[in-house]
Amino acid sequence: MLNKKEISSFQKNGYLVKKTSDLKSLNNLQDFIYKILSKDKKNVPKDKIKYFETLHSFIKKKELNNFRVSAITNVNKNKKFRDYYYNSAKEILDGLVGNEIAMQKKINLSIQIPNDNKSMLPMHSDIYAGESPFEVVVWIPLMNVKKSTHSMFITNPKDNIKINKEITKSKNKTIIKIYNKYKKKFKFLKINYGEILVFSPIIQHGNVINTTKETRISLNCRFKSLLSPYDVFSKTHRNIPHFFQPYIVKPLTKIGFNFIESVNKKKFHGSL
Ligand SMILES: O=C(O)CCC(=O)C(=O)O
Ligand SMILES: [Fe+2]
Repeated sequence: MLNKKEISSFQKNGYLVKKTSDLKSLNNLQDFIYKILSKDKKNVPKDKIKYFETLHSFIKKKELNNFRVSAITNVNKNKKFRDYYYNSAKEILDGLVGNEIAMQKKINLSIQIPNDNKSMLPMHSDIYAGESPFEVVVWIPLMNVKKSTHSMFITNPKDNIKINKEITKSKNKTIIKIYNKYKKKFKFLKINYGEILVFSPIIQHGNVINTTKETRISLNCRFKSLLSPYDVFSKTHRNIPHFFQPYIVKPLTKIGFNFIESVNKKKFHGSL
C-alpha cells in the first residue's frame, strides 16, 4: 500500500518513483523483452542488462525503427505481458488511480541508443496529444537508468504553469527554444531496475539525445480509473474503444451497466 507521504509526494511533484511490490512480474517483462530483442542475433550477452546496455552494437542505426516497431507488435500480441505490466504497478495504481482500471491498448517500448537523434521526444505534455488528465503514465525501465541524458526529464507542477503558458500562448517560439530557456527547471530522473516511475501527463517531460555510452530500454503505458471521464476536452481518438481497454471491471459495474442497457432497450427482466 502507498503511504501518506508517497501519495502527497505524487500530488506535490506530479510524479513518484517507487520499487515494485511484484518483482517477479517485472522480471517477466524484462525476460520477455530480452527474448524478443535477442531473437536472430548472434553472441548476445546472457546477462540481460549487459545486452540492453550494449544493444547499439548489435543493431545498425537505420534498422532501429523497424526493430522497435516489430518488438512493440510482438509485445502487444501477448495478453500475459499486459498482466505482468499491471501487476508490476498494481500497488501504485491502487494508491493513485483505483482498482477498476482502463489500460492503454498499446504498451510502448523506448529504445534510446547513444547519439541517436531520430528517437527523441522533445519536451511535451501528453495532454497536448489529447491524453486524459485522469490518467498516469507508468514508465518501467528494464535496467538501471542514470540521472543523465540516459533517462527522461520532467519539471515540477510549479514551473509547469509558466512553461505551459509560454507553449500555449506564444506564437513563434519553438519547443526547443522554450525548453532551452527553462532547461534548469527540468531534472533527469534516476530510476533503478525494479523501480517504477509514474507521472501525470499534464507535467512537461521528454528526452534529449542520449549522450552516454549505454542504450536505455524502457516501457510506458497509461492507466486511468475505468469510470473517470473520457474525451475531456474534445473528441479525440484517445478514448475507449480506440486508446484504452477496460482492464479491471468489478461485478457491480457490470451489473449496473447491464441494467442501464436493458432498461434503455426496454427489455429489463430483473436479471443481473
Ligand atoms: O521515455 C521517454 O524518454 C519519454 C516517454 C514519454 O514521453 C511518455 O511516456 O509519455
Ligand atoms: Fe510523454
